[in-house]
Amino acid sequence: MAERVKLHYFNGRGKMESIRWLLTAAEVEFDEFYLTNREQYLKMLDDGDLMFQQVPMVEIDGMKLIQTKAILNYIAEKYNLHGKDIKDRVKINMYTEGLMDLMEMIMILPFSQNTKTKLGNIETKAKERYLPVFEKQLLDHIYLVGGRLSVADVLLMECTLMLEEKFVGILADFPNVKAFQGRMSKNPAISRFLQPGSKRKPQPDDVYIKTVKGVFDLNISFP
Ligand code: GSN
Repeated sequence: MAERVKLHYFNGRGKMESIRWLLTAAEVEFDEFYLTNREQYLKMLDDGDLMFQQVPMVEIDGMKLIQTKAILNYIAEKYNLHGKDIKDRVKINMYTEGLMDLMEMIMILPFSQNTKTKLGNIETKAKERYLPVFEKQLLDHIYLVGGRLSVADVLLMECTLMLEEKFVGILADFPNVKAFQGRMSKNPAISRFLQPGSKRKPQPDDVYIKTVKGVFDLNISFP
C-alpha cells in the first residue's frame, strides 16, 4: 500500500493551505507534521529535506517535494484536476496563478505594516481586477475550465472564503461567483473540509506568527 501523504509545515494556513484544499478535493488522506521550533527546521535542513531551505514540503510517492506550485501541479496531474489537454492546462494555470497572487497578498498581511491601507488596496483589487474575471467566466460555466473540476476551481473556492472573511459581503456584486461557491460547498469532500474539526486551518493568530518568526529566526516584516 502506498505511504500516506505527509505535509511538513506550520500549524497554520500559509502556503500549505491550498495544498490541503487540493488534497481534500482529490480525496487524498494526509498526515501533518507541524514545525513548532527552530530545531526541527534545522534538522530538516541537516537531513537535506528542503532543497531551497523552505517549506512547504510534501512527502508523496517516495519523493520529498518543495515549491508550492510544483506540489500543486503534481497533485493536480495525478488526480486528474489539471484539465484534459495542454490548452486546458494553461488556462487552469492562468486562473490558479492569479488566485495565488491575490491570496498571497492576504497571506502576508499579518507580517506587514500599514495593514489598514493594504487591506483597502486588496479589497479594491479583488473587486476590480480578480472577481470580475471569475464572474464573467462562471456566467455560463459550471467549472472554470473544460466543464470539469480542476485545481483552479478548488483555489477559487479557497480564495472566495478568504475574501469573505476579510471583506464581509464582498461577493454581493458577484452572484455567479457566489453561486459557484454554493455548488462547491456541496462537493462531499469539500463539505466535510468546511466542518469544524477538519484539517482546514483558521486565520493566522499571534501564536502562528510567533512560531513562524521563531522557526526562521526572523524579526522582519514586509514593508
Ligand atoms: O512557493 C513556495 O513554496 C516557495 N516559492 C516559497 C516558500 C516560502 O517562502 N516558504 C517560507 C515559509 S512559508 N511562507 O511564506 C520559508 O520557508 N521561508 C524560509 C526562508 O528562509 O526563505
